[in-house]
Amino acid sequence: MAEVAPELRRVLDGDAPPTGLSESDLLELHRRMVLLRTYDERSVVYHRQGRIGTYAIFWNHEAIQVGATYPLGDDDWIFPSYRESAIGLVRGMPAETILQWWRGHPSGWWSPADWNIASICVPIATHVPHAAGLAWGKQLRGEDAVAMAFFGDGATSEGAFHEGVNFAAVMNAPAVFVCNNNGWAISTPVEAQTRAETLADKAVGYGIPGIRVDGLDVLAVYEAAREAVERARAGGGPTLIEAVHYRVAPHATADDPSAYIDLARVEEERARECLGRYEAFLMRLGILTSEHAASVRSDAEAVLRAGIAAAEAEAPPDASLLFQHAYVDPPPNMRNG
Ligand SMILES: Cc1ncc(C[n+]2csc(CCOP(=O)(O)OP(=O)(O)O)c2C)c(N)n1
Ligand SMILES: [Mg+2]
Repeated sequence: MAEVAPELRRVLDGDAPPTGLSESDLLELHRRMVLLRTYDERSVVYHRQGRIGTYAIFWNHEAIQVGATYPLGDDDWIFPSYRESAIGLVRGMPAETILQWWRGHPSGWWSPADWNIASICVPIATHVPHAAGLAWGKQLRGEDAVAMAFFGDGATSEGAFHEGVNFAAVMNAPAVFVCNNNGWAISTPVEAQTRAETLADKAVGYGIPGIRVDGLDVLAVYEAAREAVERARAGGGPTLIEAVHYRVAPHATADDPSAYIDLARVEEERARECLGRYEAFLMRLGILTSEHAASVRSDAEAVLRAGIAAAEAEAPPDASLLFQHAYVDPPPNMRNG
């Protein structure tokens, strides 16, 4: 029986982390959040300096990305949208690979099989059926890998979302669907996206469990994802997780949200940002010191400095690559000479 728990799950307001997480796990979650935060903040600077192209900012989405992926093993697959472009960092993917993707350089096109991370998906929701298919395929082969797909609130209005989640449910495929509900699809608010009370409610229509979590609470996201991954691996089928928060950065570097967003609300939400909240929790528990936090940040900054240097040191791509997979026989106006 499909059930959606109506309340928004929170952990950080209390005094105890989820059972099974050691101090080193809690610090590793912190390190990953800082790495993603630093990647994102440096990327906005690199964009302004003309060193990467248009960039989809994920500031304050780190709790969702780090918390949801932490229960995954290396054999499990991740299907990112453009909002999770840097998720490979949590598996040790070099920063320069992702920076090259945003620079439009072919060395940014990693092979999904090398990392068990699908290509960054820019069309909204088209990777949801890919994740469902991969999960089903793993099941047919008797492998116990799980597929986790990330997408936004706007993606839940797409046919591909419906097809993918429904297919995974019908096939009882080991998939976890993580909806990053940041309240906006560029300038379309979530209220204009659906008449459903919550996005997790959509799970009922597919006959699968739905969970709502505070998307700024890394431990709540982790706990929900761990349950979903364990259920999927044990043959219990897919889960839809709705991680709720509010987008406080522009949609992308090409967007000016002051034309449509409530700037006072943005300020309020920025004050509750997810990394600071997690650091305060760890400090309250005596697990994190400000010296340790500072050294994690400076390590992450060094990773990004080395990453952009390595990306910029690479030779520019051969322009003919643009057409390499486009034509068997290039038309005459595209042939040299
Ligand atoms: C199939 C498709 N339609 C339209 C677009 C243009 N587009 C790019 S981002 C976006 C908004 C998506 O919003 P949401 O799913 O909430 O994800 P978020 O950007 O908030 O993470 C749209 C409509 C697209 N990329 N693909
Ligand atoms: Mg959105």
